[in-house]
Amino acid sequence: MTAYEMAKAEYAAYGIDAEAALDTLRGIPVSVHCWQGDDVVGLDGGGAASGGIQTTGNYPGRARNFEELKADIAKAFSLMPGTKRLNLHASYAILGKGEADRDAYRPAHFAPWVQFAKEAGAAGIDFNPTLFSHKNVKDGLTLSSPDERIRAFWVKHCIACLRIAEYFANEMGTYCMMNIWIPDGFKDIPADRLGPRLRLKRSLDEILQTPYDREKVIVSVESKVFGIGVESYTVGSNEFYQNYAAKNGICCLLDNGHYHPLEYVSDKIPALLAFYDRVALHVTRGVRWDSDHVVLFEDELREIAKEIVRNDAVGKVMIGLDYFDASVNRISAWVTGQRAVQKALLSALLLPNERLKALQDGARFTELMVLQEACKTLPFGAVWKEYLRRQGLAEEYLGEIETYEKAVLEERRA
Ligand code: RNT
Ligand code: ZN
Repeated sequence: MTAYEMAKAEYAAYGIDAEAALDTLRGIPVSVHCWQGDDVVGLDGGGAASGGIQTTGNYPGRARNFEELKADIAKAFSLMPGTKRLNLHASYAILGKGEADRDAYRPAHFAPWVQFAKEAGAAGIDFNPTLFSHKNVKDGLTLSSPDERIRAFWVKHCIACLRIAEYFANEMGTYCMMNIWIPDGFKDIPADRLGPRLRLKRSLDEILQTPYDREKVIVSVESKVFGIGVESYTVGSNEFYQNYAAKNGICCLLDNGHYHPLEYVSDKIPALLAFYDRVALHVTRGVRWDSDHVVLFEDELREIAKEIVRNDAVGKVMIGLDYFDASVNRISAWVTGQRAVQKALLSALLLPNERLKALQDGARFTELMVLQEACKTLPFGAVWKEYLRRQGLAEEYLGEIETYEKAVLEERRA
């Protein structure tokens, strides 16, 4: 018997079907962000990330242009198991010299990405307007700016992005999730907390008034508790966006780096599932403040995965990655994080979820505790390795990344 066959039998003794878990996992899409490859710099000349987000580290080999970024994404994809979507930011538009500002981006500016996504075998494209790293972020504000010219510019940008998102959906034959995150806020104590939020509300209304196909484009809004230089007040707070989304039939995106340290996204998912058809995620690793550390196979990630799996919310919870680490090899970071999410999903699929729920409902807490503990030492690793093996992959991937580093990344020093 192989290690997998033995593991399968062990799981079966708990009523868990390892084969079914492997099949389900294979089909769960994870949206892989393009911005891990270049420290969120983008291709439209905006420069290093601003607006309270920041990459730390200076590992050699950052992708400096479209060709390099495509090569790195392709390399990363080749080492990632499962179904991958590609998540793009508007700042990755492919423009001619001085061609258009962000309020005038068009689908044509993203046609090369569509071609690449198809070649790379992506199952879809997701999209994000980019409301940072731009001269029109005035006094740290965008959609909530009191300057009408600035506010209108960003409204136009988001409307332009709706068109592009629709184009992605049509081209890829699947929905496009379009997530709006803005950096707006204040470093110091605000004199007016309501005014900026009313302006943000008006801006969102103006954006969403634009007719778009709601089947094809799923709009989400991403809240944040604070950012660097935006410590005292964030316009797009959790309460603001949850109410806005609920009243306007759009979706909330939860980024697990965006809450107070003792708030858990794993607990927020089921709260939202009681009200929303869909919930979007940015899976990150919040280390005290949101610095978007590489996602690891840790407790909170496993809890998040459990909430997706045991609530029958695969397909309702749209999983996207959002980390940008420049302190280690960026491609390795990409793969490590994506695999961590896959592992967490697999570990949740390999639980006797119905039995555990029945024990809770029957108030049989002693048995529940014992069974939950027993599950923790089931031979998960053997099933994971089998998952990889069936896709021509192995646990070890660093060798290949090191080869790529030597042959490709180190050449970029020149
Ligand atoms: C920033 C948000 C946002 C960004 C990306 C690049 O705090 O998490 O999602 O990380 O849009
Ligand atoms: Zn995010």
